Amino acid sequence: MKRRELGLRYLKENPYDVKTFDQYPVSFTREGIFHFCQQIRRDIVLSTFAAGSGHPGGSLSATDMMGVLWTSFLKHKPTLPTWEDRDYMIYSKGHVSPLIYSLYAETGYFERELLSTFREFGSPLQGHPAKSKLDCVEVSSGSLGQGLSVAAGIAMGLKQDHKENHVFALCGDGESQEGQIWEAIMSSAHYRLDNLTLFFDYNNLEIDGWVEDVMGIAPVQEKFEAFNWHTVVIDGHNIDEISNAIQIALQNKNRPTVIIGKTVKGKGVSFMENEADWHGKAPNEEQLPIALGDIDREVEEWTH
Ligand SMILES: Cc1ncc(C[n+]2csc(CCOP(=O)(O)OP(=O)(O)O)c2C)c(N)n1
Ligand SMILES: [Mg+2]
Repeated sequence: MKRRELGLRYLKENPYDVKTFDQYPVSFTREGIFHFCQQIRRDIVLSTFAAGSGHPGGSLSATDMMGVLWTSFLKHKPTLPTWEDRDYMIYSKGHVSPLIYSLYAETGYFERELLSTFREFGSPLQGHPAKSKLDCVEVSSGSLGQGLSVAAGIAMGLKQDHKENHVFALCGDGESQEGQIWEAIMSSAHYRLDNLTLFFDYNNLEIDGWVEDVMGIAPVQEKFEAFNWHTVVIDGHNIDEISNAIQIALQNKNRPTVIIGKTVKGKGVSFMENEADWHGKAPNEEQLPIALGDIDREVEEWTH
């Protein structure tokens, strides 16, 4: 199919090769993290383009938080996904599979070219991450609301075994309209899961429009505080703020931590930013070069 071939060609012509390592975290420079995140953005755009479908909006809003985490904090080994000492990363909002697969590809779990098979019948890169198709997926997700409970369960098990591994989770603001999310928030505080950190991607948009129009969730920070969580509110695109927030979360004792990242849905691609329409839609052949140009321009601006 034409778009798959074209996507693959772009994936092979790699303008800034990201180096991979046997084991993470690695002490990336601020610039290194920025380049990694922009590469992830390219991959999100290219994989959704190749598939002709997928969810770029919420993938791009969480890119910087996940980029900082995956390079500089998360303990993981691409050659051994089941490494006993690894930290756990649970994607409660599993529709951001373009982001998840790009993180795997750019840290060396599989070849970058595989991203051109995203959502293809038989590909390990299904529309939502499936453990039965891809070993490195911790848990299949996509049905919103469940992932934080899974993360809490893993964190509780690790505590009982006196293990040091940390558990991270990512959920969406629209996703938090699911009641199960609040049950997990309540029980995680009750069991004092200080080995659990939640990234709350507060991009204000969900599938049907503005979160506050569909089903208001504000005030989010106060709600977490009332449930006895430690809260940190940051600009979810600022590398330094993200790094500081993760450091705080890792040192925090007796309570779980939520990092509430104020983000922009579609961040980094001009025509996708703050547009609900780009929740679950792929760029076409005319839009692809504009999207890649936006990403490259930011890199040029950073460099000069
Ligand atoms: C239980 C369930 N209901 C509905 C959906 C369909 N769905 C997929 S994404 C989405 C909106 C999620 O919004 P949000 O959590 O804000 O995600 P983001 O903005 O980060 O993409 C919906 C309703 C689903 N995947 N699971
Ligand atoms: Mg959202």
